[in-house]
Amino acid sequence: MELTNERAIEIEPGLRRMILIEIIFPMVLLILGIYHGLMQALYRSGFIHSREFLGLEYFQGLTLHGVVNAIVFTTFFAVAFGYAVIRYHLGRPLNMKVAWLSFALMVIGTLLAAAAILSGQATVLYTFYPPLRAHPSFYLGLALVVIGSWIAFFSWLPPYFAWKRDHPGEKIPLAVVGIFATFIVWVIATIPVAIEIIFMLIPWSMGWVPTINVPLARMLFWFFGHPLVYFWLLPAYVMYYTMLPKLAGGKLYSDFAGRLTFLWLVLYSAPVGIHHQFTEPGISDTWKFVHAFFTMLVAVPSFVTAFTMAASMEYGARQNGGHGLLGWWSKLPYLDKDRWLFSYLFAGLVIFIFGGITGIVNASYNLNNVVHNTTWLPAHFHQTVAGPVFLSFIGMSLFLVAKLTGKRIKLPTWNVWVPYLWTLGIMIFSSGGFVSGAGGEPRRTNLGLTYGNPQSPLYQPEWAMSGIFTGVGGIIMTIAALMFFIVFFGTLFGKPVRQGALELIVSEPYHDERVPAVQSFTPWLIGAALLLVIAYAPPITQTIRSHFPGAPPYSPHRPVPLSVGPGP
Ligand code: HAS
Repeated sequence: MELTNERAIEIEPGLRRMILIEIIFPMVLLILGIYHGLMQALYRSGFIHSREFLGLEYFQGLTLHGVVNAIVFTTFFAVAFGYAVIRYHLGRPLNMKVAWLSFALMVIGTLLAAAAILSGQATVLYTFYPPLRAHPSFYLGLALVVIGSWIAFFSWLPPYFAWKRDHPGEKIPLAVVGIFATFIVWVIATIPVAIEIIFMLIPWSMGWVPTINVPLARMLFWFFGHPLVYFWLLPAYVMYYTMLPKLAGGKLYSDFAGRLTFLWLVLYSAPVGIHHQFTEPGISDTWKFVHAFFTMLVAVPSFVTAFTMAASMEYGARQNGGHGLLGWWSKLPYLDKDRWLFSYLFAGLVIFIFGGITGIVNASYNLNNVVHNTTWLPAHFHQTVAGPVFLSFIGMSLFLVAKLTGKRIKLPTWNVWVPYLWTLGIMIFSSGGFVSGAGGEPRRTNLGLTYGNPQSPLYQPEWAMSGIFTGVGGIIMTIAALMFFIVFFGTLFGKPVRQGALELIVSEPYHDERVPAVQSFTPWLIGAALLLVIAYAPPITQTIRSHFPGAPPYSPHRPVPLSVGPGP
């Protein structure tokens, strides 16, 4: 019997279809994204030598991998999960016309961006830094994905205010606070990148202006890029705070910790982007220091989460009969097929210990000089976005599909092992990146053509071993992903065993504190606006005034000569 311990609610068939399609569409694209991830790993490890993966060149495949996995899959999932949380916790029907408009824009946007990448006209990686230039349809496509997701978010405001009107003085459900925090961070993040796209990239890409201010474009990108990572993390935190404690058999240790974490991330997610630019000229040390300082503050809610989750799991394990200082660890439902979602969430937490610590390393100004632009970085972000974020997103996708369609999970034993196998793969994959990154191996480099190629004067044999780790880890991750896809699509196409309904897991709080400071978004929004002005107005002004020479476009499709070597 699966864990069906909550109130299941019947929802409008239109919304049910919408959530399902919003999960299934990006899941199909994810197959392509993961395939290109595997090809990157195999190529960088030297296991394969072809630069053409399914007809895509190295950087083209890397662009597809990053855009599909990190932008498309995550945004669609966040919107689908948002619908489920809002409908479930606020109990009000949603405006389906607006929902379909949002979905249509997101799909059209995805197809436009995909067409540009697949036709080789947008080989710009997921960071789309100029002077790499994409076809305008790529930028337009991304903008449509963003606008579509905004529309979905704005459609949740009327039911939210109606709920508040009908429940005066009541606490807003914790999951709703988390989803609103997610999308507030998203709106904050996407305004600067919209400015970059509309006023800089599209005119330059259309040829209306010959050059572009690269430092300004990069600063606007990272103004978006760091809150983006918390837009990914926050839905995972919603699952951690509201579901993991109950799955562990207990209660959420502190409701206040959850609210504080969500609101703290609204406050500090954005004024930190320059920590991606510590090595860039043209930004003064003062602003680098300010962003480094705020970065340390944005890590605080993750420490709060670590302690709250440990305490909640300990409580649950003791309810399950666990004893002793450490003996309770054995009583968690690691392989429980009824509470299988626990394994997805727990494995993500374990990976995040390492992803988090390496984030602190990145944020430390001096250490950043060692690791910046090396393979350390992909190792770090695979332990964050491909750790807790990916595992919780795919786990919740499967959970929602099974509940909404009334199907039984197929291959339950495989299912419960998927996250642990993925964890093994990620740990091996990342170990290679950390070791060689600390030794200086560059990221974003067509390694097979340069440092990994014995024929190249830049050949670096000492990075070969870590390359093998990357390849082996990548293979294990792909096996885990394949197992997941078989379970997911097997469940989807299986026979229904009950009436489909919307059902979420809701943990009761152990400490149900009432702290006024976390009952309203307003003070946190004002604080966030102030911090943004402090952190960004001066460096942006500085960058605009600096009169950097503009850059003409560049394409990585130009052949790179093998004889590259030190300059004269
Ligand atoms: Fe990061 C670069 C700093 C978190 C993603 N980051 C990246 C990039 C990505 C990314 C994609 O300061 C690369 C972008 C690019 O392409 O260039 N990052 C941080 C810091 C944190 C952090 C300080 N990053 C994330 C998260 C991401 C993410 C989350 C995605 C979701 N990151 C940086 C910096 C750079 C950077 C620099 C730029 C570097 C450069 O030079 O380019 C913090 O938020 C991390 C705080 C996390 C913790 C961990 C808490 C642990 C928990 C688990 C508890 C476990 C339990 C289970 C209870 C403090 C919650 C116990 C079980 C047992 C068995 C013991």
